This record gives sequence, structure tokens and C-alpha cells, in this order.
Amino acid sequence: MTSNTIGATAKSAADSVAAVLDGRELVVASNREPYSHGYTDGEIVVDRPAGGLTAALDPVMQAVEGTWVAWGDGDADREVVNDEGTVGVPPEDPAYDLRRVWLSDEQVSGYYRGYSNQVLWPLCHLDTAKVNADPTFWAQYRQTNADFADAILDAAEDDSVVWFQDYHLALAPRRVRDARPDATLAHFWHIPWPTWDAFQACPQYEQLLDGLLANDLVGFHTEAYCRNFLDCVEAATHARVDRASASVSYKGQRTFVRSFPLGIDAAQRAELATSEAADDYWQRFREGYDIDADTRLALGVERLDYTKGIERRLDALERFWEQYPEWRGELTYVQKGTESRSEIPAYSELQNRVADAIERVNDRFGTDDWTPVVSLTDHVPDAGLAALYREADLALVTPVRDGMNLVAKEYVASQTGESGVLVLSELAGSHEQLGDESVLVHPYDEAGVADGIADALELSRDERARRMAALQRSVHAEDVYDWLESQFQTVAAVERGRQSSRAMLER
Ligand code: GDG
Repeated sequence: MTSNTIGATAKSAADSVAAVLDGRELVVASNREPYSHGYTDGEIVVDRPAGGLTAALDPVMQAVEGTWVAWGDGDADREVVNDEGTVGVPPEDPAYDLRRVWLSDEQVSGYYRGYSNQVLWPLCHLDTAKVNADPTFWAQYRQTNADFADAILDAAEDDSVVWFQDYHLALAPRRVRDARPDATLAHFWHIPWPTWDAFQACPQYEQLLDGLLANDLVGFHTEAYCRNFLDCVEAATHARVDRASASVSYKGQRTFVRSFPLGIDAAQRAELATSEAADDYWQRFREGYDIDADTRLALGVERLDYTKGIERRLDALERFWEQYPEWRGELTYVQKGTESRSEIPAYSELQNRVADAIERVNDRFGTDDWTPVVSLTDHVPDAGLAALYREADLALVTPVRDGMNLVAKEYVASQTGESGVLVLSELAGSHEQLGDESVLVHPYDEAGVADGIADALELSRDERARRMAALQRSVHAEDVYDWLESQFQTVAAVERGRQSSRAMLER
């Protein structure tokens, strides 16, 4: 969606958010910014929201004319802001304020690469062995959260609604709450919430919970993460946890904990899959990689992250071609692996291991006219991704741990041609919504994944169509706009509850 067109569902979400706000300011805070400014050939150019949540939230922000607070990491970001670090966006027709937070090199290293991605990320994905508890990380995380909070406070009034995104900003709500006791604070946590046993491995567990419990509402993708969160609060604090209402009373305030499974803009994905740009990409891709019309295609799409199960998947594929030799030359696997967080050793090492594994499988099974694994490392445009999703007979979504996994949903929404099959890990949050009609696999069970791939390839056309239709109903019904609306409806309910308990106390 471009900034100038707003779809019907986006419009309805924007109306519903506006009704809840009723003229009050909405401040969204996230690590990544919705627009960044850079240089091309010496000229300042704007990079727009690509896909996902930012793209969905942008039209809503335009409609309610709020403020978005985020790290200004674009090369030319400082060139276009006013004295407060703010620029109106979208640039051609400004509708809301983007307030940029500037981070020093030490902050980028300690807050972003350090505490966020070497402590919280592995911790929340239950990979405690990867936690790097370097003490400088915590200091920078605290400082940066304070900087974000101060930028939010510049924009937020006493009655504003502030909506925090994700694990980068666990401490900021407390500082905002202290200065704006009557504001409504909500937080959405995009990655899993770990069990208490794992969370306890983090030395700062109390401070993190203290930060998050400054919110009126904390949202997770699944009920299981909500339960884990309440378990942690119960074990680590003196707060009163009420399981029946899934709420916590702490420091004179109540925090509601709810699950809101994030969706995608399914209508837009389906439209993209039938676009001319998708057809063009597919044509070029087939010719470029010499893929003939009857070759079946399996697809994996992700950032190169150790949580996504890519190495185990490649092992499972190797076993698959070993055990089912009839599929050699008949099934090609496309791995779209986007480079990510490369400055962190665990990530650069993973990139090398994945490249080695792909080479190993290709050396073992490849022939003059068949490459078993096609590796794409460059960014693929949205329309190209839509083409790959559309044409893939199988999507292999087999993370070892994943908050939700939107790729599974994007695959389903883009299946506008003959139906393929979603092979899905039971350790992805999305399995709660999509598990029944996928071929569900356990990512650590290599033989099971190999068999799952074989089973998926053998499903009849009718069965594939039936399953895909059911998956599509779910992905379209629970899309990103539905997610937005239900969260703001809950904000409204929380606010009503707060008013009535105040009224009771004042009686
Ligand atoms: C976190 C949680 C949760 C990837 N390569 C290209 C490309 N992508 C896009 C995909 C998809 C997105 O990146 C990845 O989203 P995921 O949800 O799979 O995973 P994370 O990045 O780990 O996100 C996750 C999510 O937050 C939201 O709450 O679901 O569990 O880990 O949208 O399409 N897009 C394009 N070209 C690429 O080459 N255009």
C-alpha cells in the first residue's frame, strides 16, 4: 500500500482507532522508523515502509495524525528534521510527526546489538546458552530506553495513548508512567515470552518486569506467552496476579495481559501475487535458474537467524532426498535467506554454516541439469516474493522457536494459483491459527520433517485445495487490521474499567 491509497480494511481500522482516541494524541514507539532518509547520488531520498506492521500502521497514523518515535538510523535523517528531531511524514503530504531518537555508536552496540539482540532475543527464544550478559549492554539499554521515554514525553500529553512495540523498549513505559500517570500505555511484544525457568537466567528480570508492568495493557501473539508472562510476574515480584481476568496489580496499578495474534494485509498480498510485476519476476526467475515447468518447488523465506531452524531444515532436506530418491531432480528448494545482524558472531557464523550446508547438499545430489537448493541472499522485491509464494508447492516454515512467523501467513495469502501445502513447525506461534490445516512438523525431528515433506508432496489436489481454502479464510479474517482494531477495542475496555473503579473510589 502506498501512502496515498488507503484500502477499505485500513480505513475501518483507522476509524476505529480514531474513535477510541476521541481526539487524544496517539504516540507509537518502535526501534525501527517508518520512513528513513538516505543519499543516492548525493540527493536525499526517502525509504518508505516496506511490508508488515509498519506499512499497516502508517495509514492509521496518517488518519489519526499522531507521533511516531523511533531510532533515526538513516544517513540523511538529521538533514531533514526540525530542532526537536521531528519530520512530517509522508514527505510529500505530511500527516503525522516522526520524532527521531539519535543513538551514539555505543548505544547501537550496547542497546541494539547488545542487550536487545544478544540478551533478550536468545532469552525469549529459550536459547539461554547464547545470552551474552556483557554489563555494558544493560547500561546502554537503560540509557536508550530513557532517551526514547524522553522523546515520547515531548509528544505525549496527560491523556495520550502511548503504544510501545517490542523487546527493545521494555523499560521506557515506567519512565513515561512516572511522568504521565493518567496516560494510557500499551505494549506489544513481538517475540515469545519465555518460561520462568528461562527468564530467571536474565540478571535484570525484575527491572524488565517493572518496566512492562507500567503499561495498562501488554499484548503477546499467543495465550501460551501470556501464561508464561504471568508465571514470571508471580515468581519474580510481589504483584498480585489474577488469572481469571489475566491481570496484574502492581504499584497501585493494573496491567491486563492479552493475546493478539498478529496478521498480515492479506488482501494486498493476494493482489500482489496476481500482479504483472509478480509474473515478470517469476518469468525471469525460472529462466535465470533454469527451472522447468514440472519441477516442484519448496520455499523457505527468512532473515538468517538461528531461531528460524534453517540448518535443521537443510539437514531434513538432505535426508529427504536420501530416503526418497524419486524426488531427486523433481523437487527444488529455494532458500530466501536475508542477511541479518551480521555484526553479532552468532549470526555471521550461522551465515557461513548455512552456506556450507547448501553447498554440501548441492554437491551431494546436484546434477548437470538440477540444483537441489537455490540460495537467494539479495533482497527480493515484494512482488518477487509474492511470485515465489504463489508458485511454491510447499512452504517450509520450520523455526525452532518463533513468536508468530508472518511468512506462513504471507504464503497462504499469496496462493492464488493451484494450491500448495504449508509445512509448519509446531514451535511457531502461527501454528495456533494455522496448525490444523498444515502439515505440522517438529523442527528437531529431522526424520519427521523429511517424511512431512514427502507427505505434503503426495497430498491430492482436492485435499490441498480444501486445506488452503481453510487457511486463507483464517488469514483473511484475522488480518493486521483486525489485530489493530481488537487491540484498540481492548484499550477502550481497559480505560472504561479504570474510569469506573476511580468513580467507585471517589464515591
Ligand atoms: C518478528 C518475530 C513475528 C524476508 N526476506 C524478504 C522479505 N522478508 C520479510 C517477510 C516477512 C518478514 O520479512 C519476516 O517476518 P517474520 O514474522 O517471519 O519474522 P521476524 O523478522 O523474525 O519478526 C516474528 C514478527 O516479528 C511480527 O510480530 O511474526 O515471530 O520474530 O514479512 O516477507 N520481504 C521482502 N524481500 C525479502 O527478501 N520483500
